[in-house]
Amino acid sequence: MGSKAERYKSGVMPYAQMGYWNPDYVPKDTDIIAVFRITPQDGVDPIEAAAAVAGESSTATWTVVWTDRLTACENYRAKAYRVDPVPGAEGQYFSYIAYDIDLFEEGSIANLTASIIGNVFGFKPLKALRLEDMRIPVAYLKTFQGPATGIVVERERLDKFGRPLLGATTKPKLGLSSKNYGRVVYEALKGGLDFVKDDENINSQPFMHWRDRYLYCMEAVNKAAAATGEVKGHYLNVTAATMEDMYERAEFAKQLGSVIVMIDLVIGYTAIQSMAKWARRNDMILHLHRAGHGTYTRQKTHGVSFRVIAKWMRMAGVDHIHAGTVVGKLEGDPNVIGGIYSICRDAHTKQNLEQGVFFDQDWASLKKLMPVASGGIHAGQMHQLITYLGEDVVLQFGGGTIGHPQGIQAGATANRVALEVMIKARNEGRDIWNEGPQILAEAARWCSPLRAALDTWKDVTFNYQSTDTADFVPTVTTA
Ligand code: RUB
Repeated sequence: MGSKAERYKSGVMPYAQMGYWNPDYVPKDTDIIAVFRITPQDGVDPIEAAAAVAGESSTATWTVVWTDRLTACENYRAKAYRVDPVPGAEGQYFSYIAYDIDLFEEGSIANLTASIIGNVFGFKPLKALRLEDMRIPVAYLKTFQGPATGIVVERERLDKFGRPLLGATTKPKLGLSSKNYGRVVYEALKGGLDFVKDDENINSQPFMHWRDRYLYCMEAVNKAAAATGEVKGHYLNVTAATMEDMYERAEFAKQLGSVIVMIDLVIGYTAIQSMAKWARRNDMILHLHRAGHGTYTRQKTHGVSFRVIAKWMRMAGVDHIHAGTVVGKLEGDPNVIGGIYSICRDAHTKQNLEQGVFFDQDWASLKKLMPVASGGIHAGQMHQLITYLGEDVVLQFGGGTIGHPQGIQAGATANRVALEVMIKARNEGRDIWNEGPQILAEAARWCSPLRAALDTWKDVTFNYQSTDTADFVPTVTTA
């Protein structure tokens, strides 16, 4: 661009010329970096499209404004600095954009997202836009609380180590009265689960007011803890219409002695951060159900990848996040799920393009976020679940506990026995991926609940092609 006079002459000029494209820009350690998958309209140059995304997600409008000159505009302009064609996807481009840290308020997911996924997602010159990944600098991470409790302290409070935790979602999702609901919770906990949970859409309906549910659930938790000698929990969903209602519900859960409360992603980022601060102040584990995410995370060309949502939620401060099962009933490519689990649990996540992870990410000592595998899983998949998901995970079997032919306690026992024999086999150095079915069959000879679970569900799989997979070019190594 020539002189300042030319640059700031009134009228419309390409975003790239306005300073939103700079192929020589080297991002600073303190910059926030986003990589978007851009699908420009036919005839729109990909570099101009990338510059437009940088512009519309930072300082630009559609025409030149002289008031830029009253600001440190060169600093505040986001800069698209790299545009790569997406391997195997014609007409789509990965574009890398760097944002100065000063563009964002400290510790606010709402403010971060108002820019990064704001107006720009409706911008006409793009057919579609997807936020694939972000690199959050340590300096900005340090302004966030991070998980209220974290995996290490959660395990200490629960006094449970060396194995995944076991949970279940109460079923049917809606309609049970509080007393019957409490019975389901008691049976599942007494049979061997660590946690039971409310489903995302259980709040305070005419068939079961929230206080009644909390009272019966905590009675169930206390009785099951007394009967088994283990710490037990029920994720009481505090999701409600207002913050005041949520605080009231959370306070009541605490008063009743619950170790954990739950919220749904649909309450919004600010409400999530508020509840995370409440959980830290009140020594409470905070479970997040990701209700609603599939509306914008699942399609590859438009929306926000779930790996970015997982990053934001670790920053926002929840302790548990539903993160996929690979083998269950809901969307989940093994590689993509592997990347999401790393984001939740690593101290330092390494770039891994095969898993859709575009950047190294130092987590700046934010606590670790416990991933939760839930949705269409059963005891017969235990070896696959442990192989794919590891040990720091909550495995939640809803139908796979409550639908057991011998009853709920038997369903829970089947899951607990399957888990413990598989962890024992793994610790003894057995190849659980290949020997898993045999290990389960051996245990089923002395455990009739496990035998009945395997007989009922052994052939149930959900083999569908994944919608959300990583697009990358494998690199040839000399190994
Ligand atoms: C589990 C269930 C949960 C989903 C949420 O029930 O319905 O709401 O796991 O999905 P079941 P995700 O165990 O009977 O299938 O965990 O992917 O967010």
